[in-house]
Amino acid sequence: MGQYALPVVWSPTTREHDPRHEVWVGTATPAAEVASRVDAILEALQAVGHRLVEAPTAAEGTPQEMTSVHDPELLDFLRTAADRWLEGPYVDLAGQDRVVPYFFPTPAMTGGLPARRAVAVHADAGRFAYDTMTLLGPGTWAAARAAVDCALGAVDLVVSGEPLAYALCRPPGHHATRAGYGGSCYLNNAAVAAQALRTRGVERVGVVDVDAHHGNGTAAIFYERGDVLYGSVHVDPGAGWFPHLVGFADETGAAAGAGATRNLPMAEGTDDAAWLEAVHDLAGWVVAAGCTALVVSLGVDAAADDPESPLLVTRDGYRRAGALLAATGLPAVVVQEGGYHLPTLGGLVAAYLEGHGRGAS
Ligand code: SP5
Ligand code: ZN
Repeated sequence: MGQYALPVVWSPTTREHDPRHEVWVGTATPAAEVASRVDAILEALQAVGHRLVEAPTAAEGTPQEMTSVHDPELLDFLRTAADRWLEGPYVDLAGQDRVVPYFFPTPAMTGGLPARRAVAVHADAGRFAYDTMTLLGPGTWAAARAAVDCALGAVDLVVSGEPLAYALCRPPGHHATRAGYGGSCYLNNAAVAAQALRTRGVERVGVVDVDAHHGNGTAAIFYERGDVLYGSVHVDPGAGWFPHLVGFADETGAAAGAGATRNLPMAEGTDDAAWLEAVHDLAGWVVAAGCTALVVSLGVDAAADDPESPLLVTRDGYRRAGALLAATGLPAVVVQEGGYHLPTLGGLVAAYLEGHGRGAS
């Protein structure tokens, strides 16, 4: 209905990641973060007339913003781990070709001893992977890199004057920390986007994360920085939900970032009214703090049908969340995060963008 046709930056390479399983509570369950998510979203966005733009392919080497938000050792591991696994005896031993950690070099293991680095990749994986749900296979690095390219492509469109651009990032990114991967995330697309906006001259960037889960990776990367604000509404980790240890309301930033983090945890069963009040609160906060551009971590897993969260947001709730963030008047890069219910996934993303795009048209 004559709605604003916004650029959807995507890459076919994002389909190459197939985690196949998540090892959860000791069991290999089917992965929720599947390649067909990309097609479900593409189909719904094309149906309402948005404009597909293929992400500019990675220039040689590594984008500067990626090395700025991630430790080079994590990047080396992610780039080489699938090959190291295939070179090892694992396919014979375990009958499967996905990298899965089984051993974690925490202080509980090392007990203060001068521990070495593990030689075996199945042990070394625990230096970077912080859970057993985030399997890494032959196509993972290429897809994660392509997702970063989608985010950077959307940033470039916004910097050159588009009021709003959507990056169809997959795998998602907001759980990836500077030096670790987990929560189905490998590279932090939203953090790269925020850093890229900074590099291109935006003095203060606001990241608003509406995924059902707290974006611990993005939060950690910017926790001590005042130039990128992080605000999130998510299911209460104190009620037993991922990421369990962080995402509480009293985490408000530190050092130069004191006051530049806001967490709004929601009780299980929270529906549109309270969730939208939190989104409204975060929208007002980034404007009052003087942000001049926005990154939205758009997870649609807070929706009622989603298997990964107990929040009960409706499709209309996502549309209204988009309208609330449009009302900031800020140019925005919307980055895809979670959302796992394939029959409704595309419609939820389209609804959010309908709400956000109306304000931008
Ligand atoms: C980006 C994102 O939304 N990541 C989600 C990370 C939280 N996943 C928690 C998974 C908990 C167990 N899921 C059981 C599913 C059985 N297949
Ligand atoms: Zn999520």
